[in-house]
Amino acid sequence: MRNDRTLSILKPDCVRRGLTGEVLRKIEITGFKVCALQMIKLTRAHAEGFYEVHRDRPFFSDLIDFMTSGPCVPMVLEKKDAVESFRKLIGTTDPAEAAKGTIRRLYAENKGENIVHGSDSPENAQKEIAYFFGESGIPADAA
Ligand code: IDP
Ligand code: MG
Repeated sequence: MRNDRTLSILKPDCVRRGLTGEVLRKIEITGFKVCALQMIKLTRAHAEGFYEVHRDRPFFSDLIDFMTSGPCVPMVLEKKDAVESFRKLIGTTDPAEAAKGTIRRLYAENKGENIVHGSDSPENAQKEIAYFFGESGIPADAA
């Protein structure tokens, strides 16, 4: 299992608030290479599939409303120990508890609208990358 790639999504609050470039810059200066990137407005079915593990949680319908509220930016990021390194960069789910300097602490407004997604394991990263980019969705020269 390779551990040099992770799947991130700049969530609709990030795009809506005009923070796409600023957050992407933070990601790049931390040493992540952007291998693939797209801007899409998720359908409910696409968002529900992505967050399937959370279907029975009380926040699920709010989460799907939020994730389908505007365009978002899924991307594939590459770096050594990408999953762990990226989770460290973004901070905990709740920005109020996130470490100083993390992306969620800097920009997120609350636990639901928290700017950015990062895969939580190499196994899930592989699945999530395939969910958005498929086998051939990553440009050959960046792979
Ligand atoms: P993570 O994004 O830090 O991995 P998860 O527990 O996987 O956090 O939850 C997925 C997403 O669901 C979070 O990023 C957040 O947008 C939303 N979420 C998680 N817990 C809550 C909550 O308690 N209230 C509202 N939204 C939540
Ligand atoms: Mg998660």
